Amino acid sequence: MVVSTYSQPNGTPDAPCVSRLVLFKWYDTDSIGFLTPGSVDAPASQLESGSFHAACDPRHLYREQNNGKIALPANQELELITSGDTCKPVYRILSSYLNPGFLIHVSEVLYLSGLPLVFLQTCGMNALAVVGTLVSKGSVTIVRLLQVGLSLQHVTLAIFIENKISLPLRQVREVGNETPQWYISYISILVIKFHSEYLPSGGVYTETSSSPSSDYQLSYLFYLPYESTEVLANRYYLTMPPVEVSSTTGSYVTILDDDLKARLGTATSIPRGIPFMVCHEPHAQAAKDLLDVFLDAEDESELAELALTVRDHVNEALYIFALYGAVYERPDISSADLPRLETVLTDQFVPTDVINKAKRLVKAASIHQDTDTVHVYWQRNSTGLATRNSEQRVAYWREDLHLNSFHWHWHKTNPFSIEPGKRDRRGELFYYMHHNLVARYNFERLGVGLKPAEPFEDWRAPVQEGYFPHLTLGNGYEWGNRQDNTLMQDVIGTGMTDALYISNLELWRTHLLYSVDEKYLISENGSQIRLTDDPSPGEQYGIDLVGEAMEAGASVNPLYYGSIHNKGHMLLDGCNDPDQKHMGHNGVMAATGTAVRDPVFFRWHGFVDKFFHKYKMTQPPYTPDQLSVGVEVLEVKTPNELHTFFTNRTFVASHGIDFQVDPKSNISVLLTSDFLNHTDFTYHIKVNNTKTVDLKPKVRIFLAPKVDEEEQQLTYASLLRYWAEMDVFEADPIAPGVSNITRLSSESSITSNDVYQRTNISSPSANANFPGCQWPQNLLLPRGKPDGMAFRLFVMITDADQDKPLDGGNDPPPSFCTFCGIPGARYPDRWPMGYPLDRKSTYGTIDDFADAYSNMEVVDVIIYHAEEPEEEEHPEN
Ligand code: CUO
Repeated sequence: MVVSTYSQPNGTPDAPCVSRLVLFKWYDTDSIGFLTPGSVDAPASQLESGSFHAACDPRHLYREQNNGKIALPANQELELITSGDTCKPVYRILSSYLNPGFLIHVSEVLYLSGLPLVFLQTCGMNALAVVGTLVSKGSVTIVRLLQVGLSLQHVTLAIFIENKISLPLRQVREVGNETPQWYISYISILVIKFHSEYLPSGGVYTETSSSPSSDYQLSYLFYLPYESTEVLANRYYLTMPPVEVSSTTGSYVTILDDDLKARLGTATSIPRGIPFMVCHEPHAQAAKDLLDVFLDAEDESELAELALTVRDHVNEALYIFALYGAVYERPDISSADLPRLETVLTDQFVPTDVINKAKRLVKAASIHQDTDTVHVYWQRNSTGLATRNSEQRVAYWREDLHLNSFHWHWHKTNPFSIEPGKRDRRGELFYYMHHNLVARYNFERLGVGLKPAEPFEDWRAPVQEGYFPHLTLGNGYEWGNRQDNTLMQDVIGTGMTDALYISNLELWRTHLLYSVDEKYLISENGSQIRLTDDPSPGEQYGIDLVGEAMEAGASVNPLYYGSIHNKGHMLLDGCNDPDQKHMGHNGVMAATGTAVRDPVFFRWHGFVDKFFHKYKMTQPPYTPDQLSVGVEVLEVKTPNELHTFFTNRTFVASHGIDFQVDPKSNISVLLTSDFLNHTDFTYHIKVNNTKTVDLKPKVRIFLAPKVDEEEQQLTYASLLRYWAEMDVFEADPIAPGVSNITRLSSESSITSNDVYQRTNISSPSANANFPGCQWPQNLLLPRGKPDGMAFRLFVMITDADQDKPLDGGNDPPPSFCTFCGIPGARYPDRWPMGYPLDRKSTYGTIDDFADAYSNMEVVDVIIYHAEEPEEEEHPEN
């Protein structure tokens, strides 16, 4: 944001004068006016760059037309253009700027359709209506004029009210007319207090950057993504960039200058109103282009200015994606106060009927004016799949909004389109996070008596699991449905979307399978790149290379290995109408905020994970040297019983969806649903440091079910698909001898988020709670069973100093999400992710494996799920 300042030459400026002026805004129109002689309505619909049409009420003809010229202070000139209809004169400003030496001090500003509207009165003389850009620093505000209204004589009737309120006004009197002329039943009145001063000429006018005004909050930029910038700015009193009428939609949009247009690259190429599908390359590229623009901003002020300027021109969810990404990437901006994703893209998480119900209640509340909060409850299993569908049993987990938010944030944080090398071991993170996601989903399935999700490998066979999302985007776009037993088919190309062919997918899979078997990838120039998870310093991990080739991100050979994962998402997404015979809408599978809801997601990622597993099985078992360390784990204790239950959670939805019927009302909408949760617990680990020196222990804790769907104990080999990380952390150094390590479950490495809060930034929020890339705390434990479900808890201690990245790296932050990595830093662990439970072993059982190494221990834990509580009363229903 630019701040204009004026350095005075020698001499004392005139004493400032203080004036007040009353403005009003019609209750049910977008017109404004001011209560002065010759009142004028300036309909927002006629505000255009460089001019506005001042509609004329016959009762309020302008008095000061001055032969087509209006007197203006210092260096200003207005031309009056009469359009033929004398009731609609058009004033056009001839010079873009008011005298730059003219400073005004404004305490409040009216925003008209997002444009700041400042009313000046110069020492009791002429008053001037200004629509312009405000630039401010502290209490000093400078107006950069876009339009200037008309000159006025005297304020003859003014109602001074200190705050913006709405109230009925009974009478308005015109100058020279002692009889009240008209009545207004309901108007909104805003008082702008200011004092103005003329600065002597000869000063120096400069522009510098500043912080946004004190009212500004970063989170506002994320609000109301489906509304125009005008509406957003109007609602939250943001400084509105210039607008113009869009030639395509006819609505007011912000003006993009040529330079910004060029910088935006493909960012504006994704239409508004459709889902943003990050696994679709053009969408990913557009997001990257927009992110780059945001990252180039000099500071937060400029970022805010850019965000407000571009948001009318880019896909709504893409904008949110890039904006979160920018805050995440920028070291100069704290993300601690950002809104949670579900409060912004509420439409992607909450069934349409729930949102519609909230809208109805807001409507009623607006009429009756009996509440300022609407609260809607919905039960997790009240929508989605019918109860006769067994997949419904795990809908609570797939549709958990924190889980979907996490998945969205993960892909935002680690996009496949990121510059190669910018995110350390990104391809491996892709493998590891999704491996855990699939494993944990299967924990849930076993808990409710379902088999693990079957990997989707026969792409010519129908997909048995249908899915009906019951979601509607905030702009009215309904996500597509998929019937049971739908065949995945080639998808025709439409517009900017290339055709998708299953045969391509099959070919790429064959290439990658061949490479995995041969233990090398083939680069674009034909050279062989070996695949090993025991890399030399500087060499990429094999799983990282395979991950990049599979997804596909920074693939060593994009043509040869194609884009199996991404295109699979797209094919499954488009299979409800592959030929576009019905202009079918996209399903949820191609959007990262919704894909996890669909049962086929886990079948697709079951395939992907199985493929990675195949690669992992090409790696030799870890050697004793790679597993041993001079520490004995003597005992691992957790509570004998761990407990899960469903509990209600509430969030604000009215920041994401514009529920307001009356633009001036501000009714909050709260949505509540029930989510899986658990009681916290503590790990107690007794260890013996057998060395003669202190050791910094790294603790690795994993969880897996004890038995499979046939109640058969899982072997070492069969457990490999199940191990899920519970916690991996560095504990305080331990002296030689026996020590105790305790760790709270709430500190888990997968749910940690310190890295996002950037506490080194000055004045971080005391209640920092950035809802970014971390596994949902409420899903740390699987549901279990009412009568208990047995799990294995594997604990291993290694030497943190020996586990540093192969070629160095900074010290890791005290906690960070191990699924998400650390921006701008090496992944702080030299071992392949999932170590040591990611490779085959000569041992038949996990107990034999753990028994062979004193630094490991495996114990049983039982997870009990509390039966459903009695239905709670929800008065709003
Ligand atoms: Cu996360 Cu397929 O990568 O959805």
